[in-house]
Amino acid sequence: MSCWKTTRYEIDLARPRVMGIVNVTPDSFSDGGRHADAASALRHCEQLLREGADILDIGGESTRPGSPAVPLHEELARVLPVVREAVGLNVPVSVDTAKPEVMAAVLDLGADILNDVWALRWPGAAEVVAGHPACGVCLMHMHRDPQTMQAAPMAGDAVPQVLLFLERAAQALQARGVHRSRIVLDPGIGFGKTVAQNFALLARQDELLAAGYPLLVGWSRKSSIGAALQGDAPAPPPPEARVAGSVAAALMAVERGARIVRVHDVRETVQALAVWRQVRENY
Ligand code: HH2
Repeated sequence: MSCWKTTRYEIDLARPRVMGIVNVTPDSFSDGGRHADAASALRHCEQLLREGADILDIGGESTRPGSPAVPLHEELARVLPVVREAVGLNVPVSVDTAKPEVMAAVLDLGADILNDVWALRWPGAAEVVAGHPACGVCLMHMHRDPQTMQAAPMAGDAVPQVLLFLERAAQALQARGVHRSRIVLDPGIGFGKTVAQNFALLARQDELLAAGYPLLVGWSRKSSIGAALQGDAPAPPPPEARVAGSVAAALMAVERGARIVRVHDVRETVQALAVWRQVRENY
């Protein structure tokens, strides 16, 4: 069975892993402002660990559609104090960033994983990963950029396009000398895709697995979940009322072969996966 090689940990992916989201931001789409200072972000890290998170994912810039870019000094000021403490919590620490300067700074602090929604397309980012001996990396597919992605989502069948993009991104990184055991791929649910394209990426997730890398997916509280839950209501439920729908999507993703799920609601996801494992491992 595969494992994900990261700075300090080889994460065994025989068991599906839960990555808990820690947004140190004032404006994230579902929990913006709730953990915006370092002390409350750290308390949130500890809470997620008590709930059973296997990995922490710390981010200092929202990528919700239309979100403003965060200047480098601001992102560093948000993320570094949290990462400095989180690396002492005995759990793999991932940092959600696209900026090479932030990547280099968090690796200096001992971070284990770089999670990049831009798949290392910012100049200098791939060099930071290739220049590090061991960090893990998550390469995610995004169509266009957070400012424009929902105004003009992808056209046509998203599945082969996402697969081709991710395969190329992984191969380009390996060509720089990064071993494939350090790489996981993510289809980027909600990043420039229609609701139908997002659900096609779940229904046909096996096509993405054909690339041969572990898959990480993030359905948590996203607008496609809201759309599925809306029914005849005039508006979708707000993000915090999408928990059960999000857990259902995470579970379906794991059943279809995803190895890591990135979630806000760790306790609920861990419970669902515990039940899933009872059946999967014993019968
Ligand atoms: N989604 C978000 C952010 N980072 N990283 C990966 N690998 N996959 C994802 O699906 C993904 C991600 C968006 O969710 P969230 O962090 O909750 O919101 P925001 O970007 O508004 O902070």
